[in-house]
Amino acid sequence: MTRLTTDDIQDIRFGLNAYDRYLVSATGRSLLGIGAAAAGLGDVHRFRDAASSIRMAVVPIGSGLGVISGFAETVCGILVHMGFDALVTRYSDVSGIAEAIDVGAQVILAADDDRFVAFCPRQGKTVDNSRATATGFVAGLDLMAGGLDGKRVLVLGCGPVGRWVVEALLMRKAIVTVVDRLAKKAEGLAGWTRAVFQTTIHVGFELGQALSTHHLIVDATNAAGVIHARHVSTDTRVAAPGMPCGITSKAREKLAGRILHDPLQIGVAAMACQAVHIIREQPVPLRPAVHDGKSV
Ligand code: 2YC
Repeated sequence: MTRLTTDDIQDIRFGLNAYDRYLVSATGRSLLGIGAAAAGLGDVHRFRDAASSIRMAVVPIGSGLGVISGFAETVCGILVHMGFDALVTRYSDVSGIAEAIDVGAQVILAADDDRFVAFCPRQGKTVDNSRATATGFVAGLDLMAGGLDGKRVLVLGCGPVGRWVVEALLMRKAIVTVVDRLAKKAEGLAGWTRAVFQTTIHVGFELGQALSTHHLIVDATNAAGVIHARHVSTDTRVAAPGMPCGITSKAREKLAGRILHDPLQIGVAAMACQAVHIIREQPVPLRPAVHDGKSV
């Protein structure tokens, strides 16, 4: 998992309206709409009204390599942009988690060096960023491609995000080929899908050949310079959740408007919408007010 830097994220929260305009031009939906599509939520407009009543708290975590300056504020900015009642706790770590509970947060988001998770404490459920990011980018690719059912999709990178990308593609009935620089990882992922989904995916062994025979591509690698201009045609669409972006600048020029790539936004949007789905599925009954030991 690539650790983001302050440089990667510091401008995000000031460019969200412009990013929404790009997403609408590329997929027909905004960040909220893509997040809702990833979480299987229905009508985004009805959902937007509900969002403002859901309090979310982002807690800075100082363990391991410590806080990334601007990380919690950026996550919070994305949530506020989507219409949630979101805040960054004043305190970090355990004190920050306690503060989040004290202010009535229904969703608590926090990341250490290994995982970025949205917690739904009242429902006893969690949403993992790797899986949410995969579902968000696959939902976006689906919208760019006008559906993925029966379509051939190439997945580059068979790490945690790549695995959940394959799951999301299979759920959309795509025909999947995976490539990884370590052939064993690609073969292991193919074995997992056979065992878990009773579905065969194809393992590609030659990157250039795989790229030249696919128009729909998900770059889930953490390598730069993987997709070159020679691999891009007018039908090519790329969803690139990996950091750094694996698409060269010349390929990005050719792809203009048919790329999805960002370091945090789509993943956070999908996490938040998945958390809403959890809360809606398991609304916690309000505890009756208790007075002098008797319910009132
Ligand atoms: O500021 C903080 O609370 C830090 N503990 C945050 C550390 C995030 C480390 N993870 C990453 O940089 C990203 C995730 C956002 C998803 C994958 N890598």
